Amino acid sequence: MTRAPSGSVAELIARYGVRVLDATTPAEVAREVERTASDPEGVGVLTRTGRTVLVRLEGIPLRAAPLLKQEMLALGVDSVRAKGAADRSVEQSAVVLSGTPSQYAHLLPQLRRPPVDLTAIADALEAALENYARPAPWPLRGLHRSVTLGNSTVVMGILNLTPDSFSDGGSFDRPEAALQRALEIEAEGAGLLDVGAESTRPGAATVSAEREIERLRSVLPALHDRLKIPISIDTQKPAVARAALDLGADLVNDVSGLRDPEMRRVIARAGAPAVIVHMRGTPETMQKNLDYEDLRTEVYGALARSVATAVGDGIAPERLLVDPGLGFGKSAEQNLDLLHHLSEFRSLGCPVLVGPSRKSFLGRALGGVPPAQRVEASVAAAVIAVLGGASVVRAHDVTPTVRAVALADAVRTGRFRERQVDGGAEASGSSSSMTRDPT
Ligand code: HH2
Repeated sequence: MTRAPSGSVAELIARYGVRVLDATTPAEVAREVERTASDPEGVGVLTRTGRTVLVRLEGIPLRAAPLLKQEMLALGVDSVRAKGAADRSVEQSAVVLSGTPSQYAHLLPQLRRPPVDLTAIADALEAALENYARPAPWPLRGLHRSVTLGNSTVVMGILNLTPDSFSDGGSFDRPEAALQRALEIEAEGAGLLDVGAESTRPGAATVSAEREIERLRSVLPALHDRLKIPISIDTQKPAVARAALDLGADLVNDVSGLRDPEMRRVIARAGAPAVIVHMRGTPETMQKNLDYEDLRTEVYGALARSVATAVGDGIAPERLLVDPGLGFGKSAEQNLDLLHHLSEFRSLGCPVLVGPSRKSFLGRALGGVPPAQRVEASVAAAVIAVLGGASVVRAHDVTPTVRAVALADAVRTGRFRERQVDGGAEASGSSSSMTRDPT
């Protein structure tokens, strides 16, 4: 460490009040400039030199990589590309760009002008940057009920009608118990209910579509009659999704990422929203090969392709949510990596949903405790997800999750939201953004 020429380091820091500022957005930079009573010109100067944003692009043709670098360098920004790009031992290259938002704003028109003509790359770059920054509210219109995402984080309460789910199997497989729990989940402040009739835990036995539909038929009509919050159906089977949507479900949560074309057809035809989850393989095989060359690049790329395929097959992009699939073909460390860098998935332009609740990687953080003792870690993971920009957090323990994300939202936005006080008990404000269509 460099030693101060005179006085102790503490004294020098105290004398000059040296502080690295936690100002990342252009608005925060502007506020810091205002506080120095500087000339308004200063705002422009600082946002130009402000926080750099790293952006990774895949599959850039060799012709384009040096052009990108040249345009970036002209703006005082830099980029790196694959080693093989220089000696042409590869056909395409990944490129990482580094620039401030305003440098990117200057770069885009440069990339579009002839003879550079990298318009498609410029369009993709612009969309990803906008998606990453966009804080806009997002109405999730279910077939019967809707909820607004984006203002405050929505907790998706879990209702497993299964005898064998990893943490609550057998608790709600009787219809009366299931209805009771669903009503509690709503009263506890969840904004969505996720109903599953087949376990997806590693190695779980598969259930026939008929059996899954039978479990749902005994519960969904009552849920449809009684609930105000949208009902999501957690299934990988198109026949089950179709039946559930007919029985009153609002949206489909498919842990296999809509990979079955028939699933995409069912959802497009119904006009339902859907959650695309990343999973490599199937629940039986997913934990057998956990080798990724570059985990986040692969998960992001697979989700991006799944979204593009779904949109190509007629599912409106504003009806899609994405989920990196914690625990679905990932090691404990890989789950940590995805949770830590969740914000990257915002660039896809779909609200991000994440489901850490009671999963085994949380048990690992506590020395291997069983699912019932993972509540605090689940809540902590939910808070981390909110700060990373998740719009929806899937949870078994609804009350503590709702309470914790209320604080995380307040910190994230700098505002407290109105909370309803109902008979002395606090109810989540998320219910205020819920609507039920008269059906
Ligand atoms: N995790 C599980 C099930 N469905 N859906 C989404 N979108 N994201 C998830 O992380 C996710 C999910 C597994 O949890 P659980 O439902 O409690 O267990 P089981 O599959 O054993 O029923």
